Amino acid sequence: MTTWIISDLHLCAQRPAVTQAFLHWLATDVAHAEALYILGDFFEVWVGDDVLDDAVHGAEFQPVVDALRRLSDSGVKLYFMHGNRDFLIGERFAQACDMQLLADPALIQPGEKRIVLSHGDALCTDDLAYQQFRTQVRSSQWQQAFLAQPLAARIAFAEQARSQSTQNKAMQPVDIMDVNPSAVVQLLREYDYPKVLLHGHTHRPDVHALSVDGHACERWVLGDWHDTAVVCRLDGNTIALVTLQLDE
Ligand code: LP5
Ligand code: MN
Repeated sequence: MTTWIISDLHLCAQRPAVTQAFLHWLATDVAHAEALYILGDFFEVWVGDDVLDDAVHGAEFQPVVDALRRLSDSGVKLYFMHGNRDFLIGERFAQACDMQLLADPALIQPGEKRIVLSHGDALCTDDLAYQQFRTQVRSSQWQQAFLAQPLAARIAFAEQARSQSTQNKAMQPVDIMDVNPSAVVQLLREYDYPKVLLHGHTHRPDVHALSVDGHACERWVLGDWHDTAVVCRLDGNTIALVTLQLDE
């Protein structure tokens, strides 16, 4: 039985082809899978689950919710971990899709392997401005105050945050936006040296071999979804990165 792990789709109304490709992939490759793990940045932005009630924005997301629900009803187990764009996905959205929310990081044990899953943003510890922002927006106090604002105001805040983030990224060295090696080592140690750490966020798909306190570990990085997507496929003890062609 196959398990798929994906991240960084950045689904949004501006790129309908990616949503269409994702729905097609669900109906084909994933239809008979055992499980699907979505490791965050599934949506370009998510400002609260009540967006599902909104006439315009709700309609945009409903086909995705319906497809995930159908998949779950047919027996595929669905798991979701937050990314830095969709950390406001809540229980209501998860229940609509019949998806289980996972903490970041999370350990899974398919076959005989132990795999630690993460979105990846928490590992970018050199990016101090981002880590400060992350601490603030992951606090329940900030989230309660934010979610209490009208939807239109939240959408406007998200747009400002996106443009500020784009400006910031253009000005800072690319290296600080990758994972910090010590943060990776610390996480692998905490989990007692699992064979694999798998994450997204950096959009730098690759497999990195590393030795941690004499243990052979690997860091697997997923890719984002544009013309192609790099996803992970698990079959028993076999793990592989698979490139999907989205423009067919
Ligand atoms: O996302 P990306 O790839 O551009 O860059 C990320 C880090 N940036 C972010 C910020 C998000 O893009 C913002 C959108 C989230 C929407 C969520 C819902 C609504 C929340 C509203 C918040 C007010 O995650 C970027 C990293 C990069 O990854 C690489 O790891 O470098 O981090 C930054 O750029 C650091 C900045 O400090 C981020 C701060 C932006 C928000 C500032 C608040 C603006 C609100 C204005 C209110 C008056
Ligand atoms: Mn991300």
